[in-house]
Amino acid sequence: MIFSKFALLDFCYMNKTVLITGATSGIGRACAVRFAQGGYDIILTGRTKEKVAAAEKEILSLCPNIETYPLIFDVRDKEAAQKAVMSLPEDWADIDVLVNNAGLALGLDPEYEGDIDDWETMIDTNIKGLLYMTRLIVPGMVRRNKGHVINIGSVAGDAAYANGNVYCATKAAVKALSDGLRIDLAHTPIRVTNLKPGLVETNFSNTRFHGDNARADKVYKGIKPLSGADIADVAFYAASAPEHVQIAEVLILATHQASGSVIFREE
Ligand code: NDP
Ligand code: 8X3
Repeated sequence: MIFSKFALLDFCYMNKTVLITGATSGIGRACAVRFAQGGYDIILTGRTKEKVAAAEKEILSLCPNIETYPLIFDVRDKEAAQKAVMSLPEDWADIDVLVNNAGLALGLDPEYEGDIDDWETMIDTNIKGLLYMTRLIVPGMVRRNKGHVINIGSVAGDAAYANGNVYCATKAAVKALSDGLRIDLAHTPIRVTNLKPGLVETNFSNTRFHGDNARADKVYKGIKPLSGADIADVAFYAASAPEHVQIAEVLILATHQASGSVIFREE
């Protein structure tokens, strides 16, 4: 890879690497495109080989001068995550930016009626998966004395909304873990960013409603929601800020959304 990196050197080539979890869809995929457009080489991770390959194909067609590397694993599986990260070839192992994006909501029910399996999946993915990746990647950043962790939190982590209970709690945990990591890294140049989007039109609601696409579509009716690209722009901005500038936290809302529960919709 070193040879081809230099052979393809162009004006925007940065020789930096970003690892993005959940790069197959939505915000993660948009981040992969945005960082590739900014000259980063991209480690795309996902659970399905075919979906990761499709994302790689799209990125390389848009940005033929960068390189991609696929890692296939489920972030809930700590052994698989470790094996995947350890399998990175030497010239891919120095990760400059980790985007902890893989995550999901499942269900929208009162806390006293929620599905316990759904709760466990959200907790295992949104909290434990993010922690496993942080624990695997950040020690290398500390050794190299550089790096940036971008966690995808949510407006849902700022305050609970009706029936959001466990999902909101997982995103409140992302805020606490981002703050904790930032404190623990304050003596280093490593930066930690918690991005907190509101309504972003992705597969998020299709997943939340277990494939009820008509219900998912209603979430984005009467309002122009954010796109994955809107969030990716902010992530890339945070990563591109001067070294002394740490974008610690950003709340990004559609113009007609004021909080997790206040959304103005046109009839
Ligand atoms: P998508 O459903 O479009 O994308 C979710 C991504 O996460 C997919 O690539 C999915 O992969 C991956 N993923 C889910 N579970 C796992 C797992 N166990 N292991 C590995 N990858 C996994 O939704 P979004 O892009 O909207 O969601 C991305 C992040 O943004 C999530 O953390 C979400 O909570 C957050 N967010 C979303 C908002 C929104 O309104 N859309 C707003 C605020 C935050 P696969 O294809 O394998 O399922
Ligand atoms: C996703 C946005 O408002 O549906 O985190 O929780 S919301």
